[in-house]
Amino acid sequence: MCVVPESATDTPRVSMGFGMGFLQRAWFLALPIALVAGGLSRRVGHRSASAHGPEPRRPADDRLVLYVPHLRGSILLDGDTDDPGWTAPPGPARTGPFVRANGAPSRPYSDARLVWGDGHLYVVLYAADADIRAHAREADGPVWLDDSFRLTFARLDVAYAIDVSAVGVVADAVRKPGGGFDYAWTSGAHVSHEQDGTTNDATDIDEEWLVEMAIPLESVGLRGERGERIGFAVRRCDVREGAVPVCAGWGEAPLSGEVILD
Ligand SMILES: [Ca+2]
Ligand SMILES: [Ca+2]
Ligand SMILES: [Ca+2]
Repeated sequence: MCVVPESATDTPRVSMGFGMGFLQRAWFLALPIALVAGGLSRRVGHRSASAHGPEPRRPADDRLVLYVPHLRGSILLDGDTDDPGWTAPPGPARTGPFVRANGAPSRPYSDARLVWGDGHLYVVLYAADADIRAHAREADGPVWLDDSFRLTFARLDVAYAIDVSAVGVVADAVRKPGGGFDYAWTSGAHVSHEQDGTTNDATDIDEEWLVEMAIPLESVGLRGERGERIGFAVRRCDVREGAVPVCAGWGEAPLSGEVILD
């Protein structure tokens, strides 16, 4: 399935939705789950020889696939990744370093980690950042103008976009065929965040920020069964004072990212 994320800067706002305010932490404890055999986290697929030029039909192997392992322990959404659900072998699926449109690893560094279980897709979003910037405080506000990630899921011609900022504010929307993004939709995502640095203060040098979140699988049309798959891309834009934002991602066009519940 092809995933073509929208530009973070041209996303229309349609309406307001469910709120998740500044510094609000949704404490969410994943129930201990039964062990599942197998489920090694692995990344398959490879980059095309060239990231340029028209590719109206991409070959079947021009994909990035994340086999996401089932939870093997609990996860507490608190912005720390020391939970058994993250640390127990084989560990989460990893995107590896996000890359620019030309395929080169991006600076500053970003990556994502994923596991699933208990009806949720759990995601850690890591962002190195020397200048943390975030102004949106209302849910469905212009989160994409801040230091933020955008998660895009695509299934059956429906795209779901979830933006989350460095301070945990969420803007989420659905786009159905022939329409624009509708922000009345809510993913129901639970979000926590952590950072090493000061937000909106350029007088110091920050280090990093991290989002730990849980997305209800049913909100993106999944039942939460092993073997299910959905188009997936994730993009991070780094905002810094007086500079053009730098964006990089995983699974974006011209490649086609996909998540499989393993
Ligand atoms: Ca945690
Ligand atoms: Ca700062
Ligand atoms: Ca930044």
